Amino acid sequence: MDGLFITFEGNEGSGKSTQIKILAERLQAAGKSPLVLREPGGTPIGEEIRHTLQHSATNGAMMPETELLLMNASRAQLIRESIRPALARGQIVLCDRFIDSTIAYQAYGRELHRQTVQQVIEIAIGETQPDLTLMLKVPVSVSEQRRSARNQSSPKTRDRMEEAGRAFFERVDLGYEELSAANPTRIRVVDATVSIESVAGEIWKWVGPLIDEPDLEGEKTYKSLGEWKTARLDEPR
Ligand code: ATM
Repeated sequence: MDGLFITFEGNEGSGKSTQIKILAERLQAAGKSPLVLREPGGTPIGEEIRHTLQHSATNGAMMPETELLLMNASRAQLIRESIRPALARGQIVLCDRFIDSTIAYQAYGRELHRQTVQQVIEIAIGETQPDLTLMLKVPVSVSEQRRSARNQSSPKTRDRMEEAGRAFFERVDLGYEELSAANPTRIRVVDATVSIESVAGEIWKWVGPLIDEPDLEGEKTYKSLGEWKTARLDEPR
């Protein structure tokens, strides 16, 4: 039976990692064994690509097209090595960033041609789409404040992706907004300016109803179990 593929999106400082950890623990408490992954990265090959993209000392001259291809090289590996096998085993997969990051950062942020970006994504993912995407939303100004507070309290290694200016992150934000508006069933926007507990509660409202099993009749009317589950989110709660 198909598993469930949930992705997390949002700008830096939106609290994705904290929320993924809380959700994974909650799913474990409900008897599930979620697989937690991140992009770029998530496999040994992907983590090497992540280093090249973000931290290597020589990545300053990287071109936007190179960035697009590397993000999707990491993704092509992750999909085939980890995500599809886990979904085929019926596992729940939680992924920190996925295709919406590429559209927001490479198409809107780097201003690459949207159709080209879409084509490259399709090569990487084939038919594998998220069932649900949780978009953690904080304004760009809050993202900046949280990022600089974090860097001051625990200075980390240089990250090329964070070196872009305010205008870049404003475009990324617009990209996320337009993606959410265009995909209102798959993408659920969560206000991430409130407390960690409130954000976790909101996320559980979306994920909780998805973790029980359908009756066979209901399942047959949908292409996949994931589609059945996501459609249930629109039922009155
Ligand atoms: P985090 O794991 O800290 O979220 O960083 C990943 C970075 O890669 C993040 N950058 N910032 N700032 C977003 C970026 N990214 C893309 O630009 N395109 C992609 O397709 C993905 C998956 C991530």
